[in-house]
Order: sequence, then C-alpha cells, then structure tokens
Amino acid sequence: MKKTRVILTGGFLGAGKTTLVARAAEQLVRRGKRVGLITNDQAANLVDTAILKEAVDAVQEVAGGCFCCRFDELLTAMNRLVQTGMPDVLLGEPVGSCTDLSATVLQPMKEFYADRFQVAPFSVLVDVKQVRTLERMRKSLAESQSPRFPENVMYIYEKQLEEADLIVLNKADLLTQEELAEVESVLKQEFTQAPVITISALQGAGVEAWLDYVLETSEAGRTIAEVDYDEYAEGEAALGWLNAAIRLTSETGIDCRGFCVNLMRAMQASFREFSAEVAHLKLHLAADEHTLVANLTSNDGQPFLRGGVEGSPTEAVLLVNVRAKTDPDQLRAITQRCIAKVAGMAVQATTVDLQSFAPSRPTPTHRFQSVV
Ligand SMILES: Nc1nc2c(ncn2[C@@H]2O[C@H](COP(=O)(O)OP(=O)(O)OP(=O)(O)O)[C@@H](O)[C@H]2O)c(=O)[nH]1
Ligand SMILES: [Mg+2]
Repeated sequence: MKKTRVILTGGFLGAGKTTLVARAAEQLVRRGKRVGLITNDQAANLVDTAILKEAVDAVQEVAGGCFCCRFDELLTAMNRLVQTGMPDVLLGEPVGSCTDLSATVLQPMKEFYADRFQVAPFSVLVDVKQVRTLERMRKSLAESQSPRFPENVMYIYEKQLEEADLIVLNKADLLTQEELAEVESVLKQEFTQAPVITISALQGAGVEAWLDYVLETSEAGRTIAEVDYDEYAEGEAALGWLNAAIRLTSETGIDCRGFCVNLMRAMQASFREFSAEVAHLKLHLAADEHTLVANLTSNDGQPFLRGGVEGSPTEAVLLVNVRAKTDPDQLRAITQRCIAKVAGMAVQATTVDLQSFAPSRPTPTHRFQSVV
C-alpha cells in the first residue's frame, strides 16, 4: 500500500504556519501531487480552515483540542482524507501554543501507523522578530521595553524549538541579510539539534527548498524535549482564546474593508489600553463568494489585510479568532465592545457563536518517553 507523507508544521502563534501550508499546498498541486490539509484549534469557527479551503478543497479540521490531546480525532481526519482523495501528501498545522508534539504525535504515528503514513521531519516555524525578542530577554537587555509575553509563555516557545527536526526561520523579508545572519546564528547556537532554513512564506522565497527537504528526508521526530507540564499548562492558560462567528447585515450595504480595518484598529487600541498583548488576531470576512482576511500579530504591529469584497453587500459572515495575553472575560468584553462600536447604526452584528476561554491543561492521548 502506498504511504501518505505527513508534514506537520508547528511553531508559535502568528509565526506563519497557515501562510506556509497554503503556499506549499499550491506548489504541491503544481507538482502534480494530491494534497490534504488538517487544521487544529481549541474551539470551532477557525479562520485557518476558511483560508486553507481557498487553497485546496480537501481540508479537515480537528477542533476542540490540540492534536496531542485529540490524537484519535487527528487519525480519523487523516484517514478520512486518505479515503476520499488518496492524497500523496497531508499537511497539518498544530495549535500555535502547543508543544511536546514529538512525544505525543510524531512518535505514536511512527510506532502505530507506519504502514499507512510516512512522517516527514517536524518543522517548527519561528518569526524573525520573535527570535530577536528572545535574544534580548536572554541577554537581560530589556531595552526600554518589557518582554511581550511572560516567561511561562516563552517556555512553550523555547520547547517548540527544542523538539524541532527542522527550524524554519520565517518572515525573512522583514530583515536585512546582516540581521538575518545574526538571528540564524542565535538559533544555531541555542538549538543545536536542528538545521535552520530561512524562508519567506509570504513572498515564497525558500519555500520550494523547504518542500524538497520535507518530502525527501525520512528522519522524523528525532528529539523529545523535556517538558514540565505544569509550566506548559500555565503558559497556555496565560493566553485568552476567543473564536466567534458574527453575521453582519445592512440594508444600505457593508463597507467590508472599512469594517475590518476599523475593527482591527479598535481592537488594537483596546489591547494597548488594557496591556493585553496580542499573539494573533485573525479576521475572515466572507460575502458574495469573496473573502477578506486580516491579521495582527503584535500590539505595536501593522494590521495585514489581503483579499477583498467587491461592492457593498448587504450580508456578510465574519469569523474572529483572537489569542492574547489577557483573561477570557476581558477578551470577550473587548471583542464585543469593538464590534458594536464599529458596526454602529449602519450595520447589524449578530453573534452566531462565541467561545472565549483559557486553554485547559494539556492531557495527551499518548506520551512517549523515547524516540522510536
Ligand atoms: N512579512 C511577512 N509576513 C508573514 C510571512 N509569513 C506569514 N506572515 C504574516 O504573519 C501573519 C500570521 O501568519 P499565519 O500564517 O496566519 O500564522 P500562523 O502561524 O498560522 O498563526 P496561528 O494560526 O495563529 O498560530 C499574517 O499576517 C501573515 O501574512 C512572511 O514570510 N513575511
Ligand atoms: Mg494558523
């Protein structure tokens, strides 16, 4: 039986996993490969699923917990994709606050399902800007700014890198060659177990080379990091999580781009006001078969928008996903207040579904102590 190659792409919230998976899926299709994608989150209404469905049809979602705690659901999703599309390659994106995936997902997959799936080296994406923050923390050079996230959140970030088979330094377009070389050398010194490859998932540089590597290299899950689950759980719980689906209607028509820009700005202003550092705010607005996506990955960053909706539709569906260092009640209050403010009198915003919570303690289905 032909085996399906499984490429898992981890890394912290906002590192660029979905951008890479979407681009890789398109390149694989161009290479004549059949592709299936699997998204993952703690709750429903995923922006990532909506985005990736624009890249390929075969997308399955594991929602309601991370791959490690929902291992059986992950396998069900993988098998469903295999049965329906006979894919050559499956690409999976674990939750960005998740770590210990080598012990809890890669090893069990190798041990129990080697007849069906061939696991590729585990790639961990890292945002060039985030590495610089880590470097400053390490050197205790807080400069004028304090670290974006508390130490227990940074613990997860470091553990992710420690278990990587391949570190993928992303957003290379944001730094000069000199700065990139400096960041690469920090990573190589700190995380000696994995080679480092530099890409720009957004612009495409290095993505073909990354694909060649993960398609051709067979060693996967080479390292299991030592993870203290108390600290890991505390780090995850320090982040508030919110997923919502909102129906927008207006008799006079909705200025979709204006709505998204204003909502991003209003939420960014509130995050700053309440010192609620955002890890990732994602919006997906769909109307009349068109879509618009907006992202914000730090309180002092620029909102990123792509896509667009033509004209002024009278109805739209907005998905809002937020992960920020704040408690879930405050996150809910900020989100609801900002949506109401931006909608004003002209647009009616009806909440179809809204979940806000702090992720609960991870309890993996399997947890291997050693590499198989
Ligand atoms: N400049 C630049 N931006 C990038 C690059 N890759 C991704 N981004 C941007 O980073 C933001 C987050 O990207 P995503 O792909 O959604 O990140 P993610 O890792 O999937 O985030 P989560 O699903 O929240 O964990 C978006 O605004 C992307 O456009 C890149 O190579 N360069
Ligand atoms: Mg994503």
